[in-house]
Amino acid sequence: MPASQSSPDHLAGQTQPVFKPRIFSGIQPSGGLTLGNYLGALKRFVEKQDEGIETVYCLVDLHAITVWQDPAKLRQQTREAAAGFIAAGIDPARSILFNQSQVSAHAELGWIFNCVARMGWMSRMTQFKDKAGKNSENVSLGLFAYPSLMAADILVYQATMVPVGEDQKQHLELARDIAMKFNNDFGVNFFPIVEPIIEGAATRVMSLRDGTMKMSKSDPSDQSRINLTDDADTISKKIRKAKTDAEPLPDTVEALRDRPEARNLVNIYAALAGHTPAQVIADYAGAQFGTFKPALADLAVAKLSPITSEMSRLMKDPGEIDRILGEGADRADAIARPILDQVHDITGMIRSRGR
Ligand code: AQP
Repeated sequence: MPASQSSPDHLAGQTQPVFKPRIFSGIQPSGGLTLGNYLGALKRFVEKQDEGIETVYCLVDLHAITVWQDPAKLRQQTREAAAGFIAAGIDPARSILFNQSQVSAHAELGWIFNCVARMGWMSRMTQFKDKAGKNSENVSLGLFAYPSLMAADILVYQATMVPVGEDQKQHLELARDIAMKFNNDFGVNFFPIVEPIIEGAATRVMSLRDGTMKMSKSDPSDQSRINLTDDADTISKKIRKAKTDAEPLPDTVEALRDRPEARNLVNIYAALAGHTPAQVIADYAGAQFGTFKPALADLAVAKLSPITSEMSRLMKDPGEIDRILGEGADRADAIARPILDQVHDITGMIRSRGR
């Protein structure tokens, strides 16, 4: 549809909406939550909730199935991720917490966005290229369309801000492009242009085995990541065995530039301690990893153990987790459904049931 088209009749004279500040973000239950998910996303989610902004958080199970998931494991991982959110400080009374597939408006808007987004935009997504690798003819169509569903996840709430890790920046730019094209095509100011919130010392936590690779829940090596379910001993061992170079820590952050493994451990320390990397370097300049790693291990255990034990307590009552997710889904649906109804009006779909 041409960008120059004037507003549809039913929208003529309508005032431009002022978008209410609302945060949306999600995590895939495609494995157990990692330290990367925690520092890059979950910790931020809690901070935003505590700032008093309306927060909508989602376990994006429809995204998880873009690659094969064993159904029983997916259910378990979704409950475990929900337990991780609550254990990390998400309060289901203050934030809306639910799993994506219980609110069908996500998938419905996702389809409409598949018809707005362009093939060329999707083809440029680096995460698709990374995940598909040389196998791009054989991966699911869903994996290719992933960013369009992600745009729907956000925009079905007309969310204005999205806290994410650095790896999601390109997908958020695409969500902005989709919102702009939709608004432009239909001559409306219906979808906000979302702002990514990429903050903190650990917006990209790297693998413990290779400082140039992102720490990821689907990495085949369990040694590459810290899982939120790891016990204290496992966390300590993984940090002590983390790959490093032979040099002591330098006295400036700049000197870490070509030392990806050392930089990663400093950033993790900073994020866990709530310091800047410069403060960590000021405290540990000249220290060998034989000193720094045990200090980092102690800090990680102190910060993560309370979350791990609360998660396992919550996991003893899966019925209660399902109840929380169901209640969250009802609240999410109450926001999303009227927004989707308006999208149907804007795009020319007849809605006459129950009238
Ligand atoms: N290593 C990381 N450092 C910082 N942030 C990270 N995030 C993920 N890994 C890191 C952030 O966590 C949120 C949820 O991500 P996701 O689970 O939806 O997908 P992902 O980014 O693809 O995460 P994984 O762990 O790599 O999952 P798999 O292996 O299944 O693909 C996002 O905000 C992300 O930025």
